[in-house]
Order: sequence, then C-alpha cells, then structure tokens
Amino acid sequence: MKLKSVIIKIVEIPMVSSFATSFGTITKKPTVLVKATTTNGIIGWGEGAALPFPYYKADTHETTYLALQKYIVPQALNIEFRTPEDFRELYSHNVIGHNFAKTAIETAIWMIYSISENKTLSKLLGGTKYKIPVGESLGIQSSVEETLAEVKLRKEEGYRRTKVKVKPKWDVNIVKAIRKEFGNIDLMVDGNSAYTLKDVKTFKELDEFNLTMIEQPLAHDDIIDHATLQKKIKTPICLDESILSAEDARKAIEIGACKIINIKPGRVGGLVESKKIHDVCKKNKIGVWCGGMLETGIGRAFNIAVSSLPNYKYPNDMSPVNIFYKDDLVKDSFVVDKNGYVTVPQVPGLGFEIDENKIEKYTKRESRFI
Ligand code: OSB
Ligand code: MG
Repeated sequence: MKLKSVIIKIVEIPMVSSFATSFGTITKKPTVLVKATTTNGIIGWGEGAALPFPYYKADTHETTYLALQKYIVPQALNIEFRTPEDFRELYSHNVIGHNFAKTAIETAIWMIYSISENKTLSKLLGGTKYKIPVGESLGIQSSVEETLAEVKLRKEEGYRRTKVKVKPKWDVNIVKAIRKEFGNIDLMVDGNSAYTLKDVKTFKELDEFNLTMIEQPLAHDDIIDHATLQKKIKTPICLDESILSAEDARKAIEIGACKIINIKPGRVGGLVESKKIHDVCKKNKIGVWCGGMLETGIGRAFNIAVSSLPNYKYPNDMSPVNIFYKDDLVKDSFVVDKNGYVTVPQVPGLGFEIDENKIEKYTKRESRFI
C-alpha cells in the first residue's frame, strides 16, 4: 500500500471540567488527528493525544503537529508498506522521540490495515477478549468530600477500580478517607513523578492501605530510584512516564523498578510498540494495563482494541469520552456497562463511526499533504 494524501489537524473539544494532577491542571485539551488516504482510496484516522504543555512528557499538541508536518508525513507519503509494522520500520529509525506524533499516523495506518484485511483491530493485534474492565482515573479534587462523592458515583456506575491522583500532602489523607468510606475496594494512586526518594516515609505509610499499585511516584525518566524504592515498599510500583519502548520495559524489569506497567499507545509511539511491551512483560510475568491521555473517541478506540490482548491484567483507564468532553468525534461512542466493562468492537476498521462534521466543527488548524 501507499498513501496518496495526509491531513494533519489540531482539534479541540470543550471540556466538561478541568483535570488536575500533581504536574498541573488541564483546562483545555487540544489533540492531534491524522487523516490518511491510500492510493486505492482507503481512509484511516488516527490520534496523538499529547497535552497542551510539556509537563507529562516533552510532547505537546504543538510539537506533535510540527513533527508530523516537518519530519514524519513527508516520509510517510513516499513509502510502500503492507503492514503497520512495515510502515513504522520505514521511518522510525530516523525520527527519535515524538511518540505522540508517531502514534497519530501509525493508528491511522492500523485503521487502514484493518479495513483492507477485513479483520478487527483487536484480532489483528492478537486480542483475545471481547470485553475489557474499566477503572476511573480521578484528578485531584478541591476537597475530600468531592473526591468521595466522585468515587461513589463511578462505583455505582460499575467501574471496577479507583485510581486517584496524588501529590505531596494530598496522598495518605485521601487514601485513608477512601478506605474508611468504601472499605476494601480496588484502589490505586498515581503520583505523576511528584516524589523523590526523600519521601520514603510517605510510601511506607501508603503501604498500610493495601493499594493495588502506586503509579509513577518518582521522576518521569527514572528507573534506578524506582528500583531502590520498590525494594523498600510492599505496594507494587507501576511505571507510566518512564517507559517509552519495549527496551525501556526490559531494562526496568531487569533491575526490579516495577511489578506492573501502564502502556499508553501515545506515550510509546503506537500499537506496534505497545504490543512489543505487552510481549516483553508477558514473558517476564509482569501484568500490564492500558492508560489514557484523555483521548477522544478516535484514540480511545485503539486503546480498547489493544486492551483486549491477554496480558492486560488490570482494569484500564477507559472512562467514556463524555466524562471529560462536551462532545465526541465518533457517533455512538462506547459505554461502560453496569459491571464495569466496555465491549470490544467486532467490526473491521475503527469500530466506531467517524463524525466528520464534528471534526470540522472543532478543527483549529490543519495542514494538507495532497
Ligand atoms: O498519568 O495516567 C496519567 C491524563 C493525562 C496525563 C497523564 C495521565 C492521565 C490520566 C487520564 O490519568 C486517564 C484517561 O485518559 O482516562
Ligand atoms: Mg499515570
């Protein structure tokens, strides 16, 4: 196959409410879309859902757009490929980093591949599940009461685990309050790199609450200190920011930096790399789950497909799009059923119908390669 045209877009849907983490508060969430059309007329859409400011990783929506425009799309238009693996192989060796940009175009290629092979994304990726469990990711709220109300609401809706964002001085207190109110629910925290080894006392205190895991407590690019910390605490460490590739995963596992890995397609550069990380973890008996970057229904569709692989062992950050946004870019997006599961689509392609009118409506900027 070959691409005939590519359109890159920055799209922004208004948010329902802001999302606060230890690194800052997200009040606007532009995202980057790619529309790719092959010479035989198959269309694929992809998403690279970086944040608007470089406080999670270096990528932002602006750097993602620029990397696609300057370095990735011009090459992508020149290559012949059969599979997404071929496609990625052909340009990724000379573009370091820019993982969200790689994800935006590679997911569009997966959609094209799924249509041309007439097989579901889940099946092509090696998925074995027909439904996937969902947990909520709860931003830092303005009070303990608000947090408890939110946890209660999602629990009643069926969500299978609660993840709360923490930061120094908003950690032991909030975990204690949730345990007191809801007993032994599946509970975890996400530090988003806000701590250092000086905070061991806090982690020891958290150890008493039987958390399923603590996600990325230390620096965004660290594995050494995480290994030191893991030796001192019982709670399993789950790495998010620190893992950008299957090689990173192999090294982190080898030195004992984590017992679990959160795979986000955006962070690792796409589904090819997600699957490689999944496989390395499986071989080493490290369970994984799918995190999110507040994707629209387009990005979420790929996350759902990859979460159907066998070694995704924990509930995934897969809250429906309407929890965060006032609108969506697909018609009839997914829902969480009363038992906390999302159904994996069983049709080739994205699995959800693209709403081009909505995409037009929310487009802020675009660049066409035709
Ligand atoms: O660390 O998992 C994270 C959102 C933005 C940046 C980082 C993170 C998150 C989330 C949201 O937790 C998860 C979701 O998309 O539902
Ligand atoms: Mg995280």
